[in-house]
Amino acid sequence: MSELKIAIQKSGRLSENSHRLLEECGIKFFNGPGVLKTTARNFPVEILFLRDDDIPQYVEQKVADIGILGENMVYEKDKDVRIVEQLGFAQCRLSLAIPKDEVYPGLSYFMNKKVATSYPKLLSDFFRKNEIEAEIEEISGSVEIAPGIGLADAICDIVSSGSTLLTNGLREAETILKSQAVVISNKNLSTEKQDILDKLLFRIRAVKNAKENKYILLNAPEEAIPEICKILPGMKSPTVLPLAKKGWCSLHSVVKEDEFWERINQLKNAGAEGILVISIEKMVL
Ligand code: PRT
Ligand code: ZN
Repeated sequence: MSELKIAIQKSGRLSENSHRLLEECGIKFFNGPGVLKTTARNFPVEILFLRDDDIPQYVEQKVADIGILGENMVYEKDKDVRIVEQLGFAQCRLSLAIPKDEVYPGLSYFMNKKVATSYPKLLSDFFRKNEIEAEIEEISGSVEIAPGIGLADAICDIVSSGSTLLTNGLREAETILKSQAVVISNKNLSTEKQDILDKLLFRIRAVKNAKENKYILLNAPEEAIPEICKILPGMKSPTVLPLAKKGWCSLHSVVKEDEFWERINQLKNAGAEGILVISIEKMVL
């Protein structure tokens, strides 16, 4: 039986989350220093550890069948691959930044300027679309120091917290692209490999759903239940169980992680007590 070859970043910002995701999908594999390739013990996949820059090309050429990397790199490399799932981690943006004391009149600022970047394709596409004539200076790293050492007037680089820009006396002027980690796939997988990918994506979605949601348990007087059910629509409808204390119930449901603080105040106001919020490990919808 063939194995699905998965390329993940060997070491860098994506490695830990990529490993963790595969582990949370129940895939067990060995990874030690110097290991470039490993076969999972309990799922038909082989894992290749690569530089993220090389992953799109390898997936296009079928050296790997699928890969995990940032959308920024997928679009920059522009290979013939398909994005099959967004993973929600490594969120960042590709932005243009200028020296912080400069007045910024809008995109015309960049007219006839020199901009340093590691993303020449994305930047030249952006300038072309916006009819900006600018010189692009391609450099492979430490882009933020380019204006400070006189190499360029501005930069285009990945920003996440913004602290690197601040440290280098720069400020964000425009966002070109929002990015997160994604799964890419070769466009012509065999039926057998596509089946394995479908099974893997099923597990990835269960892990993602679980992360986005919380299991909530609370106690409330019976008469408060209709109001609480309105606040907590849950997956279908909340589970309501009687408590030993007469006239009281225990209610169980699922809430979106980003909604639960707001909901908790509403629940307390509606009469809920002893509210527990618990992480979910896997969630199949
Ligand atoms: O060795 P290899 O080629 O595999 O790795 P790499 O060094 O090229 O990439 P790596 O590990 O730095 O980043 C991998 C991916 O993580 C990127 O392609 C993005 O999709 C994503 N990502 C998320 C980031 C960041 N956040 C990030 N903050 N990639 C880079 N940065 C850098 C950025 O270049 C800048 O220098 O962090 C700095 C900015 O961070 P803040 O928080 O100060 O704004
Ligand atoms: Zn890289």
